[in-house]
Amino acid sequence: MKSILRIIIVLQLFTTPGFSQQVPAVEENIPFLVTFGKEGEKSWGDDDFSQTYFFVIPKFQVKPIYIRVFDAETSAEFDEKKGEYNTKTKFSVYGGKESFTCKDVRLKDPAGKYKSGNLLATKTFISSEVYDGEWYTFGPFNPTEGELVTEYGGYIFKVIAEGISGDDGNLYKYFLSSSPTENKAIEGGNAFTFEYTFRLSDSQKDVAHLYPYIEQNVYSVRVSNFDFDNDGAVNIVSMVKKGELSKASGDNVWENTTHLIVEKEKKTTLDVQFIKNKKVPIKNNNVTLYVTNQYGNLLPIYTVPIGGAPQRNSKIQFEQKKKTTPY
Ligand SMILES: [Ca+2]
Ligand SMILES: [Ca+2]
Ligand SMILES: [Ca+2]
Ligand SMILES: [Ca+2]
Repeated sequence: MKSILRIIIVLQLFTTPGFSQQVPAVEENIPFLVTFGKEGEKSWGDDDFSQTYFFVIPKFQVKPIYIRVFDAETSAEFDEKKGEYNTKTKFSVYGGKESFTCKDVRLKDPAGKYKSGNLLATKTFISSEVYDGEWYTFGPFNPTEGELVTEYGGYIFKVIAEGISGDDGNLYKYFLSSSPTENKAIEGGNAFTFEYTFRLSDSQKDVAHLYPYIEQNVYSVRVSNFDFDNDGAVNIVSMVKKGELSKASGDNVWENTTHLIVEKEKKTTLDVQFIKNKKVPIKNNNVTLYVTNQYGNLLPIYTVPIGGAPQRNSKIQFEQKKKTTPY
């Protein structure tokens, strides 16, 4: 009985009610991840034609897991066409020793041994309508096939999406599932990336939320965003900050802003918000974001914010300060 109680408490600690394990999560207001074929134009928003995601499986998960990809191909619905569709995207799942802890994994560009670890599964998707608007399932994987990294909460699987040819944008989503045929969340599971290339919502009312985690040793962060096309503002909210603007990028350029981190913000999550402008509608906007600490090391950007999203926790103060904040 005692052990059952303990399990329940652990579960409650790890899960944030209301957050799904779709990547991007519904709560992020980000419709899709984006990876272009490597002959693509960087000015369309993807700076390096490669995206690496990490899936965290808590140690108490013993049953097999599945990593599902929605619309893994590039054609017809959801994708971004340039000329004819001719893009191939390779999805590869890695686990085992050094698949996460190899230092080259924590780079903003695909370089060195970023494909470290054991290749567990791979598939290349062409412009084929077979997988258009459908889920493709990788797995089953035994959780222990990942790399155990205790400070990140369990076994980690690495998924690399690589635009190996073509020039179109592949839009897709992931789901970390306990089922091969449907999306069933894994209790306490999470996902994160070190560099996030994504599609913004077309709706001018939507605000995208990205959740970098501030580790204990961080006293300043540098927020870098690429190709936001002057579509609005980049705003930082934390347990302490009620809104602090970061410079927003224009077409095909990076902008970087340094923000100081105070004691209360350590071991909490920042909410990096992309707030679209209300005047000119900009559609099909792809953007890239990464965040580094004072040593230039990348911070993990989580799907489910660790400890909860700060704006929810500071909502009361937020309401009171309405007149002085920009929204
Ligand atoms: Ca498609
Ligand atoms: Ca093309
Ligand atoms: Ca697609
Ligand atoms: Ca863009």
